Amino acid sequence: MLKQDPTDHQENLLNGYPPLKLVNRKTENEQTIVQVAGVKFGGVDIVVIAGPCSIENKEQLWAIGNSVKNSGARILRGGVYKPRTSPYSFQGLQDDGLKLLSWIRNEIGLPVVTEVMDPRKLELVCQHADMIQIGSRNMHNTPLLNEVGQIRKPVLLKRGMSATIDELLFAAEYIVKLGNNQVVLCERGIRTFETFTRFTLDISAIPLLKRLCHLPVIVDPSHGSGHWWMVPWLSKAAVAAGADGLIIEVHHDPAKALCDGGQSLLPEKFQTLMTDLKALAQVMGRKISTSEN
Ligand SMILES: [Mn+2]
Repeated sequence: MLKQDPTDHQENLLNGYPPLKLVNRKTENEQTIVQVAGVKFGGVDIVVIAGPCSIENKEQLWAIGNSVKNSGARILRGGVYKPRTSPYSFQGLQDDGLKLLSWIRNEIGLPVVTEVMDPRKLELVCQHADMIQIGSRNMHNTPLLNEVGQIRKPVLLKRGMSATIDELLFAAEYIVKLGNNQVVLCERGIRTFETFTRFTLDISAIPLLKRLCHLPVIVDPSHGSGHWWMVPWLSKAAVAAGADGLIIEVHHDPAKALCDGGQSLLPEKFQTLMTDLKALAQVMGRKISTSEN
């Protein structure tokens, strides 16, 4: 049990509520390290994942993949199965996108993370990706959680846009219960009454999840705001609040992006952010993960 502050009026959070068995933090120093092709989440290093919302074509993936790698991203993101609100919106390149994912991974040498929505695609995606993302819309999809619990690949579990903290922790518990303890949690914004931002990024979720649970916690400031110009501010806020990593959308031509252009950073803006994050991480007693580690 964590050493408790006598003024802590939320002791129930540390005394077995929510009633988790595996992902709850039992001692102050307990911390799971999640490894993605040698990149470690949960230690001193802060891991930055970056890339396009969706993989659109070879040229786009090449341009963005190289630029984010050169700026210091350790893992490349890229969606191939896109959960879109409208069935008439671009749904991703689907299976064809997986081949591009394998191609870029071999070309630039960065591990890749991509989302799986359909359990029937999991085996195929595992052949191409280093980390499997469960998106916000699927956090409550228990058949999918049960499937990723049985694989031996790290999982990026995003908080449902209307999910409470305990619902997120229980979703993680589903995965870990089946033997896969390589789970990274991701705060990505929740639905509130505010409409200027796409979602409201819940910064308080970071220290809360870190206190309740021993899994690494990362933040998605791109979906968390919906506005590219907010992304650097929210990225820095996340690092200041104790995040173990960030996942950021970057596009070389946001105006022409097939998905989420308005929240994607230009490569040069991402580069500036990485420089700022290095200085901030140091103040926080941490550092931005680099390939030299
Ligand atoms: Mn997106």
